[in-house]
Order: sequence, then structure tokens, then C-alpha cells
Amino acid sequence: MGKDNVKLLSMWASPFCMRVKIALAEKDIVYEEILEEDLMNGKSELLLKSNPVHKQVPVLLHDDKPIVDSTNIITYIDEVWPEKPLFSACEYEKSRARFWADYIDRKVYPAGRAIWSSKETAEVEAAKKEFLDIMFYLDGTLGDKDFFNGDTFGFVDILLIGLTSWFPAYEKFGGFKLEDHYPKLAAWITRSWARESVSESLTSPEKITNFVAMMRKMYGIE
Ligand SMILES: N[C@@H](CCC(=O)N[C@@H](CS)C(=O)NCC(=O)O)C(=O)O
Repeated sequence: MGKDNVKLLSMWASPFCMRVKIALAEKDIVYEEILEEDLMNGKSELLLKSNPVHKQVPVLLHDDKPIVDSTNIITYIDEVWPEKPLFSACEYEKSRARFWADYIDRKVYPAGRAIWSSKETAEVEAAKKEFLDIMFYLDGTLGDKDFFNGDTFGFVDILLIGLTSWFPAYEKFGGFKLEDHYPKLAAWITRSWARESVSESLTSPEKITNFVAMMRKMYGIE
């Protein structure tokens, strides 16, 4: 089997799918995207069969073998297609990248979700504080570098930038602007979005913000 039979089970609003699309684009891998129509009301047989434990997108099908969980998928992609590596060759830097990847995975999306899904002002304020506290550490590790790795766009950049089309919704419903708190991090978002691999993989923030507004109505938040 060749290395080029690649499919991605995906959903347009999923930041975890967007991350994988960026990694595939960075590696110039040709793939077919298979979109799930409605994760809330009916998942495809292919998804249920491919990810029976979590039943979530993204799933990468490589020669019909499923690989699940976005960070695991991106690591797999980097190992199977080693050209244009996503990690530094230095073991110490690699370990730092894994640490920040884990931090981003545990923290960013749940904190953002808490902002838009909270009803009471005090809850929104607490969620906003938690989100900005997380950004504090990410801004600190980015420092004055162009990318988290240094000069090259890599693993940590992909994991975090994949989540950022949801950030304007967090800002809107949390009543804050990331750039007022962390201008370097905001500049990193702009710099990263200028890459074709990123802009072509991410759903527009406007579309995500409308989607979030629709969910807030559906959940009776407003
Ligand atoms: N840790 C997983 C999270 C994936 C995830 O949360 N996927 C969501 C879409 S954003 C999903 O499939 N939700 C459907 C469900 O949980 O039933 C990853 O990184 O891939």
C-alpha cells in the first residue's frame, strides 16, 4: 500500500479537525475530506466504526486504517511523512513542545467553551479570567519568537492556531480583546493566519461566531 491513500473524517466547525488539515497542508499531503453532516443528531457508520471509543472527529484514515485524536494524528503524520519536520531535532526542545501541546490540549478549548456557554456574569468573568491566565503562559513561552519553535512554524503552532477561529467568539461573548492583554500572542495569530496552510484550513471566525450564537440560543443562554 502506498502512503497516499489518505482520508479525513471531519466537521466544518471542529477546531480539532482544522488542526489536522493544517498539518496535512504543511506536509503537502493530498487527501479526501469526508464531512460529517450532523454530529449532534446522527453520526455516520464510518465514524462509529472508525472511532468506536470516543465517536468523535477528526479521524484520519490512512490506507483505510483509522488514527484518532487530533494531537495523536498530527504526531502520526509527522512520523509517517518526515519531510518538513514539525519538531526541532533537539530532544530538549521536543520535550518542551510536547509539554506545551499537552497544556494547550487540556486547557484552551474547555476554557473558551466556558466563556460562551456561561449564563451568569460572574461565571463569564471567571471563565474569561481562566482563559486569559492560560494565554499568559502561552504568551510567555512564545516570547519574542516568531513561532513557538523559534523561526519555523511547527507542532505547537499547529495545535494552538487550529483553535483560533473560535477566539473571536470568546472575545465577543466574554467582552475582551486578546490583543489588549497579549499583543505578541495576537501578532503570532495574525502571522500564522498569513500562511496558506492555515488560512485555507480554518473556518472563518465570522461563521464560527454565528454558529456559537446559534448554540447559545439553542441552550437558552440568550
Ligand atoms: N481530543 C479530541 C477532541 C475531538 C472532539 O472534541 N471532537 C468533537 C468535534 S469538535 C466531536 O466529534 N464531538 C462529537 C461528540 O463528542 O459526540 C481530539 O483532539 O481530536
